[in-house]
Amino acid sequence: TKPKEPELPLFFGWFLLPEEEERIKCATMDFLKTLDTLEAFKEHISEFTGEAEKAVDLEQYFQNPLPLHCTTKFCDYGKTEGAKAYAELQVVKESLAKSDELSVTALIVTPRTFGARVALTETQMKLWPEGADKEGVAPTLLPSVEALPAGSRAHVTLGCAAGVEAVQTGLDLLEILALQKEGKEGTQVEMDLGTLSYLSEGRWFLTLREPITADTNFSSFSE
Ligand code: ACK
Repeated sequence: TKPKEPELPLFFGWFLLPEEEERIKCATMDFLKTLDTLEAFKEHISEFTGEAEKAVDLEQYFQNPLPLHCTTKFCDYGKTEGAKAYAELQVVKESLAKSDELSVTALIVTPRTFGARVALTETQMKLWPEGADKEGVAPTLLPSVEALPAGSRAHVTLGCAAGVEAVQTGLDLLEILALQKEGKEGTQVEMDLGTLSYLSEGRWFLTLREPITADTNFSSFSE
């Protein structure tokens, strides 16, 4: 019998250490609590609820079943393009189980997702697959995404609205970055954590005054 090929995981990424996960969850939940009390947010509440006067509890609105992580390569157990080649990269094999620090520079909130933007270092970019930013991006958004620096999609999904898949967080982030680049920012509000801006259709972007760092392990994940 032939030796069995090693199975490919659902995805590879940096996973926050448990104590870091708690710290980030607390800090980001506090932000959500403040956000849904802001007048600027309430003005656009219908973009979340479909009704003008209805309040929304954002902490309940967003759910997250997976451990906090920043995906590098979604492999879907070998079904996605380049999954095997990625798993076999020397840099991937060498990085497995190694610790690394991620830097979160912004938070995003949309009617679909709640996420943290991750600024990858040059070393971390070696684990970021070529073309990963563009994967599954709608053709209309593609030219704007191609104009963004590689690694722009790097994020941690903090939560998704009911019925929304986590893959949406990276897509929402790209859309926001593209709108920002076109100078489409609206209302700006100063908050303790940084500057909050509104980008139409229920999209909010908080630029952190100070990046939030988190210790992680690079690893594969399978369910
Ligand atoms: O928040 P995420 O990066 O978005 O973490 C999850 C993880 O893989 C497990 O589902 C991400 N993911 C799912 N589908 C894709 C895809 N087609 N392209 C890139 N990332 C994906 C998801």
